Order: sequence, then C-alpha cells, then structure tokens
Amino acid sequence: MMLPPETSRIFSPKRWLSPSLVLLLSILLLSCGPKEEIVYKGLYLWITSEAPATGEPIDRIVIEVRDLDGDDNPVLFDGSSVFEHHKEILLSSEYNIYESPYKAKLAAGETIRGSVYLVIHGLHNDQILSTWVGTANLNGNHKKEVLLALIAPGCDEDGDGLMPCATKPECCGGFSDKKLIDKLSDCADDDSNANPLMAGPERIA
Ligand SMILES: [Ca+2]
Repeated sequence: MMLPPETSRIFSPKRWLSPSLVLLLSILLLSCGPKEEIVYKGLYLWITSEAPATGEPIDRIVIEVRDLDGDDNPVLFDGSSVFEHHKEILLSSEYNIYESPYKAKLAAGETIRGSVYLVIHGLHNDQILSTWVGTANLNGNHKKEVLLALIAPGCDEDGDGLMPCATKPECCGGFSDKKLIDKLSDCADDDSNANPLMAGPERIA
C-alpha cells in the first residue's frame, strides 16, 4: 500500500541525506575514530608552575639530575662532571609557564642514564620561586608532567631551593615519597652552600 504523499516526503532518503546531515555524520565518525597517539623518543618534561600572587614571571628553569642508586645523599654519576648534571633553560619574556608548559627533553648519556632524582627550580631574577622534586627514568620514552610548587614563606630561609623537610614537614607536603624527603631535605637551611645537592666546593644550585 502506498503511503500518503506527505508521509512519503518526510521519510524520503533524499531528505535524510541532506548536506548538513552528511556533514554532521562525518564529524561524529571522525570524533569516534581511533585517536592518534604521540610516540615519545626519550623523556619529555612538560613543566608548568604555580603562579605567585605578585605575578613575577619565571625567566629561568634549572634542572639538577642525581643518581638514584646512591646510598647516602644523592650523588653524581661516576664519570660526569657537576655541570653535566645541571641544565639551565632561559625563558624569553613572552614565555609564560604559568599558562602553558615548557617542553624539555632530557636525554640519557653515556654515564648519566636510567633512574634519577630530578630537582627542578623556577627562578625570577635569580630567586627561586617554585620547585619540584621527584624521580624519572632518562631511558624512558614518555611525557612527564611536572608542576613546580611555590615555596611557602619560611620554607627556604637560605634561598637554595631545598626545604628542611625533616624539621618542617609542612613545607614538603608535595613530597609523596619518604625516600625523597630523607634524601633531599635541607639539613642546614641557613647556609645556601650546604645542602644535599652540593657535591664539592662548587655551588651548582
Ligand atoms: Ca634551603
């Protein structure tokens, strides 16, 4: 039995395949398709920072790498100088890591490789504003997001970027790993030349 002319028009295939509907279907199909996956070759740090109320920009990022396997304080890898454990990134005035991450690649070297401690500082005019302490694997192929936390007043009296976690645990709430607190607590927070990152007479932080 034939449908009445009005009903027939409503369900006509032509109407269903109108250009706007085809476009909508295409968008839906695209958004449901397999997501493109980024394959990282090496360790990529995506670094952002909490912003100070004063709004001072971070103009320099300093990264310190240490051997995770050391028994005592974090130690340097044998065969590499102090300065090979140290990386500095200058940020131009337009760069705002409070809003978008700075992407830094850390590559494993001949001697500095594998599992490491990382201490990352965000500085403004040579003053350390924010910090992050954690572990990473330099031989990994992945992205690691790092949020530098502002250093609270009274938590870094000597300004070397390391906090006295053992005596002021409230300063180190962001440290999830007790081993990190043991390893990287500033035992002399009144002397910027004495901290667990010091590996000799050179001041490197
Ligand atoms: Ca300190």
